[in-house]
Amino acid sequence: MLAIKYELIHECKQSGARYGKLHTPHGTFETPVFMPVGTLATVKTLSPEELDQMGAKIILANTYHLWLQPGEKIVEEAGGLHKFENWGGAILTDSGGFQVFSLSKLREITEEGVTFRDHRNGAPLFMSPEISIGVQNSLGADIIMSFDECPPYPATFEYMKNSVDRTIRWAERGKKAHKNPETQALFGIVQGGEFPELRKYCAEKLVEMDFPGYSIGGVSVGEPKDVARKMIEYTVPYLPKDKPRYLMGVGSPDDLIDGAIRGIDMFDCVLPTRIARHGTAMTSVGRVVIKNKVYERDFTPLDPNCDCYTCKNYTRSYIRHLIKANESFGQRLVSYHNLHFLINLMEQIREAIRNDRLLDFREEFFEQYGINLP
Ligand code: PRF
Ligand code: ZN
Repeated sequence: MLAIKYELIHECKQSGARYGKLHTPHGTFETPVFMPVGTLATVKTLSPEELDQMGAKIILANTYHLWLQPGEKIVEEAGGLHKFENWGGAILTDSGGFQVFSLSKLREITEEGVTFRDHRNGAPLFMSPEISIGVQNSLGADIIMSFDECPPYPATFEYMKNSVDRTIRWAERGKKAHKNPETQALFGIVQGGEFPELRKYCAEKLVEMDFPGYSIGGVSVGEPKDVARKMIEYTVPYLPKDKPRYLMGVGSPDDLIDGAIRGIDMFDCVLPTRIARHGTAMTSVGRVVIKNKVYERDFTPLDPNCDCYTCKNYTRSYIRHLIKANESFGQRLVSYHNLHFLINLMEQIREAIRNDRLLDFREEFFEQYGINLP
């Protein structure tokens, strides 16, 4: 038995986007889905009850951070991540591949793994596919990630070819090291940058290894949006239809719609919670930067078209005051709204797919949100 099962239910006749269901050991949810990021076993400022209330079904955690603190053995002793953080829904852990590359400046990549420095104190550390999968086995998430290399953009073809070959070998090593395939689904991660032949090559090699799901990595690492869209288009055709596809670290409203149109089923991003803590809200009428003076006497809700806890009970003026005073409740209120907004957007995307009108929805949404087409 495999840990997860993807059920493809409908393909949008207008766009080709997929509506489906993903069955996991901690519940079934509809896709495309947005996954809030809870790096250190907490979605910053929010409780599991609040995440449940807004309709979150699956959240993320980071192997790299939890390995450093409190250490995966503590989490294992607690009974695994679900028990440790009191979350009854599904959990996905990222492998640390990306965090090692984005958080640590000094690093050395060898066939064996990556030597780098602790981003907090500079202490030397070593991470390999075996260590990453071992830590993820201890953490016990429903979906876990291969240990990959995410090269910066732009990289030369030659660098990328060598990197992709290493990522493929690391995926193979991780698959061998994985101890719980019946309770934890290990995804392969497709890299290859902006090079069509490398995306195809990496996807085909990983598909031969038969993972229960596939991630698209190396997107949203500083490239222009049209390049990002192409990276997805170079990859998706080589992925099997009966397995879920996860676009890593991508989650602005327009990216979610454009990703779904290209056949993506899962997304995650720190954007909604990160900008919330600085007081920026994603709303149905575009971004609201709450510190702006125009909101000083604005006694209307953050988003006029939202029925979340924040928008039902508080005004822009009050939230502006809290954020300016650096009050944590302000950060909570905006975080709650932003995640509610994206989770609700995914519901609208799924409905548009079921009704074969995702391209129409895109046009309507972009116009209201204030994004210039295409
Ligand atoms: N690899 C892994 N995690 C990631 C990425 C990746 O390429 C990205 C790129 N956007 C985000 N998170 N393992
Ligand atoms: Zn709201």
